[in-house]
Amino acid sequence: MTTATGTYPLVTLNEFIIQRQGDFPYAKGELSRLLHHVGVAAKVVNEKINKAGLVDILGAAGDVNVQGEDVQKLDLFANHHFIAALRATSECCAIASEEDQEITLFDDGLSRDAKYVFCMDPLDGSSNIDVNVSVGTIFSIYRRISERGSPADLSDFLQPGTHQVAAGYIIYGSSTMLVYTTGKGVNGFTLDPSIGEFCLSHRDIRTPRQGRIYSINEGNYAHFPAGVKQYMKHCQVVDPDTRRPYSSRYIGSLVSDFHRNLLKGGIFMYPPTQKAPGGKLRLLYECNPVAFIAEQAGGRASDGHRRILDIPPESLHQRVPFYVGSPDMMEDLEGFLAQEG
Ligand code: AHM
Ligand code: MG
Repeated sequence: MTTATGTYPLVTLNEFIIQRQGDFPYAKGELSRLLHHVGVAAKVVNEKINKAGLVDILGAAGDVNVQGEDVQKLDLFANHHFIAALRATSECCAIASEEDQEITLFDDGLSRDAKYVFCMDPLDGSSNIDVNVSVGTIFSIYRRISERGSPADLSDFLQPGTHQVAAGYIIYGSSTMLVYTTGKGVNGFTLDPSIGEFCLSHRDIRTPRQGRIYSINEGNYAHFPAGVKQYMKHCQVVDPDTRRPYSSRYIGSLVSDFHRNLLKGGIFMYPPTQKAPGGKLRLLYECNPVAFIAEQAGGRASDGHRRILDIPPESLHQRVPFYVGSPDMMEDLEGFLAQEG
């Protein structure tokens, strides 16, 4: 049989998850079941996104989310479906979502006893959806630190990124992909619409040490720290020996910008700006999961001075400056930032 992804043998996401359970000799299958359900929710959300132009779920819902931004209807849809899918697993005792002010507790029956909590940005880059630009879901899983059998609490979520058990994203792009890590490398799965399965398409992803792409919203240039401005100039210098100038690529959808740079090599930057002096992107929902994946693929992520994964979170919706990408490019950038003092 030939499918859109290729011919047999295909390795589906579920098969892969089961195979990899062996990486964790004491695992009882809870994380595997959780990841399986993430894949199911991703397919449901993908289906809606594909039809976004056809049905009435496009555009702002008229509500404003906790970050003070317009909520798009698809945000609500994705939020609802990921929460519903994870509630159904009983493998997760609470969820923190970028769309919700407070954590959602699964405080009934088996869920109360579950070992994991789940953080997500259900639809990242959703302001792009009504112009048919790729968007994504970002997720991160932690082992709870509160006692099992009791309701989860905020402390379960305010753990440093180094404590992540798994993290990943789904990119709803020209094809739909799910990329995830459990701390043993990064693997990517492409949704094969002909069989409705995520199939292993990118095994053990490694990011190039040195890339030739820089991604930043240059419209905010006037407000960037001096070190970032100098690094941008460095990227633009003509120097055939180092294959500069680099290309500037910015979609404005973190998952898409990061995914491209991960595969091709590059750096993504969201520095502090006048509008967002502490940075725009959220530590829990965006930066930690992306940083975990980047590091597992041989890349690096920092707030300019500190490793992202070491930052102790202070609040659920905390924002941080965010720089992530190929290690040699990160080193150059941090060199410029260090000169600033
Ligand atoms: P969102 O979570 O509200 O969609 O915002 C996050 C998005 C990221 O996907 C993207 O990298 C960034 O915002 C783009 O911001 P800007 O338009 O300021 O460049
Ligand atoms: Mg987001």
